Amino acid sequence: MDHQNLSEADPEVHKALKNEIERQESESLEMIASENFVPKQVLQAQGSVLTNKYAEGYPGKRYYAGCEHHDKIENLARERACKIFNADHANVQPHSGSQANFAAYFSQLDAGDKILGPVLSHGGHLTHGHGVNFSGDLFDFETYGINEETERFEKRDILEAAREHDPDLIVCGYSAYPREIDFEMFREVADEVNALLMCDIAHISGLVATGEHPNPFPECDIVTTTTHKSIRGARGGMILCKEEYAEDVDSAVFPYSQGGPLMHQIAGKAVCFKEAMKPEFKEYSEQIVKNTQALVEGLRKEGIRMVSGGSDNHLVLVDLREEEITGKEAEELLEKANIVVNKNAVPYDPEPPMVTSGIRIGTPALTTRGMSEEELREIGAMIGKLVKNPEDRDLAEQISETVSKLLDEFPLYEDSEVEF
Ligand code: DSN
Repeated sequence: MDHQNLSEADPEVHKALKNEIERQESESLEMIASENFVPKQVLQAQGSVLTNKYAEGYPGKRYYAGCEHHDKIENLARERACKIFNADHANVQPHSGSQANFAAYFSQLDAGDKILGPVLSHGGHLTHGHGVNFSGDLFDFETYGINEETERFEKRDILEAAREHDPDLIVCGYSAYPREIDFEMFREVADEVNALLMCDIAHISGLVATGEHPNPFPECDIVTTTTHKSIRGARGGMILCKEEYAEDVDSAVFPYSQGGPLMHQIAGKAVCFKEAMKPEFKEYSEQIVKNTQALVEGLRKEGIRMVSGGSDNHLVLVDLREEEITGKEAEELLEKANIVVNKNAVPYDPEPPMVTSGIRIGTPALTTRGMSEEELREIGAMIGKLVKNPEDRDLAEQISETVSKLLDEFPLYEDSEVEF
């Protein structure tokens, strides 16, 4: 086998990777609410020889020989996940959050069964029943929405939808909902219509891990998550459940919907779960919430409206319906100033999904860089000023300079940590 450094073997891929390190390190203020930066130990586990091996099956029950070390790693990931989330069982094999949701649905339901989930533009995800996704295609999805007055999920609305549609399963957990989820309320609704309750905590799993957001157990039956957002680990998915669903969950992942697990990713998940149990991660998670509050203050000071008026978690959803700028334009304007956010529909949005009237802004990645309330307050004010004055080129220039200074002041990786 011809071993070479990547720079010699494939200069094109090497250059693109180096450029991406540079973009993350010094060219953008990363505020996409679902993104984060993993520590070196997670990168090392992911870039390891575990990628060389098939390990179909589960620890102790593999279809291939030679899985002793894979069993050790997968068991560590499962045990740590159960401990963190107070779950009876964890399946750490889903390749992504979408795969986790696919397997979670099929662990309990058949195609054509009825699910009640959130409207996509009210914070839901494509896998919560959208027509372009497997979920909307294979299941009979009905939706519940945010209350137009309070801009929160309210029991009376969800109960009404549940009574009307009589679902087999109710989905809670969101991609763009800035408020705490009331699991007891969802349980009451689910019990009222005799439905299973599933929560997708992909966005908030880091906050749940440390108690900054309530735990979905014991109220929820099945919980899905990604492992790379606020929990800051390897890119991938996971399903947690009560014991009675464990066997069905495992067979819905393998052999029903996946083949060989990505063991290098599972090692990255195990490492991240160890990190998530440390006191430092608790401090990090607390800081995410404080930073989001500071971001809210900065935006509010500039007269920016936010859906539900603020946030309880790691993100805010800016409502631009009263501004002279769409979500798409705001995303582009901010990117020119090196602030990276995503356009996002707001509830009852008059604009189409590729335009939208909102932007979603999150704090986990900047909190990983070490920024705190002072910086986030300033960033909130800069974003507010820019969207209020989209034509002001001097302002954009000035903000871009401030962003560069912030990036210098809060370095991300030392060269030695990501060099190759
Ligand atoms: N793409 C993720 C997000 O940004 O929320 C969800 O899958």
